[in-house]
Amino acid sequence: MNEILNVIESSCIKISQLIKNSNSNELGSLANEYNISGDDVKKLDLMANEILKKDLSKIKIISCLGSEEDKNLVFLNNSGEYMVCFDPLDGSSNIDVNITTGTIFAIYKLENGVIKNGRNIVAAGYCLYGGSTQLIIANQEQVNMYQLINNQFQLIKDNLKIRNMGSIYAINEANKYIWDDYRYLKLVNNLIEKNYTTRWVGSLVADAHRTILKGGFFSYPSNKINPEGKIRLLYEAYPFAFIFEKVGGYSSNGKINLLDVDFPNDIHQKTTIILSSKFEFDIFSNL
Ligand code: FDP
Repeated sequence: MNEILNVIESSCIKISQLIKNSNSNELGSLANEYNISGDDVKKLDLMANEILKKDLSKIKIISCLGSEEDKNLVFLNNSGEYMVCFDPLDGSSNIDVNITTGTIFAIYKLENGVIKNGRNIVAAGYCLYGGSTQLIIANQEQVNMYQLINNQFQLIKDNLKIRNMGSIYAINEANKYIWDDYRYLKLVNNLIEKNYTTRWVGSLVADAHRTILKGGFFSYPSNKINPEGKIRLLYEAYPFAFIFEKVGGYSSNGKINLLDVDFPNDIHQKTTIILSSKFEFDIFSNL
């Protein structure tokens, strides 16, 4: 498995260099395509996807790859035990304004060629392309944070843990009149009364990363326009649910722990997502 993580690390360095050394207007321009989820595809999404697929396809222990940008799984080796899934470039709408984007990934151990749910993950993480490039890797034991310094990832914090309570909630409040579930509005009002403030970068990687470091509540609930939610289970929600469990936080689809949601066989399945520290999660759970 370390072999897979090493390759993802080096792919992320390539993507980071591409972002830092290219014209952001150009990278953020439309590739005149839509992905399977109906999102606009930017040139950088496609370039990042090609980098990851090319690099990972050399690894013999990988059975298949699942990417946000590919309609179907890409099968590599019959004898491979692992499935690697990724969102090559999360937060695409922030590319042209030079705001943090990222790569999200999960490594799944297959059971008889399939996965049951998020508990098949053996390692997950994300790379943030922001003011600096940082890589967060969670394995079964702990979550470590690395920073790209002189073109090498150096450990800057080991065994990350989330605090019990934060002071920020992150939710796209512009959707509040179309949320399917009244509890989100109740929670927001409750947190405002407690003097919480709002942050919404609009890149899952950045909003979830801040929630890990500062605590608080992050959610993208389903709504009338996105009845299944917006965040994809296999390469966004499950990996972050795994990371949040390892740092001592909470994840949910509004009903149960995201890691226990059965994998529905559609690699692009969407879900409601909640990522939170304990205090806010308890309030939500009691609404
Ligand atoms: P994007 O479409 O820019 O890739 O996963 C999709 C995502 O970003 C998340 O990163 C982000 O949290 C969310 O969509 C933002 O959606 P809104 O623009 O509806 O707020």
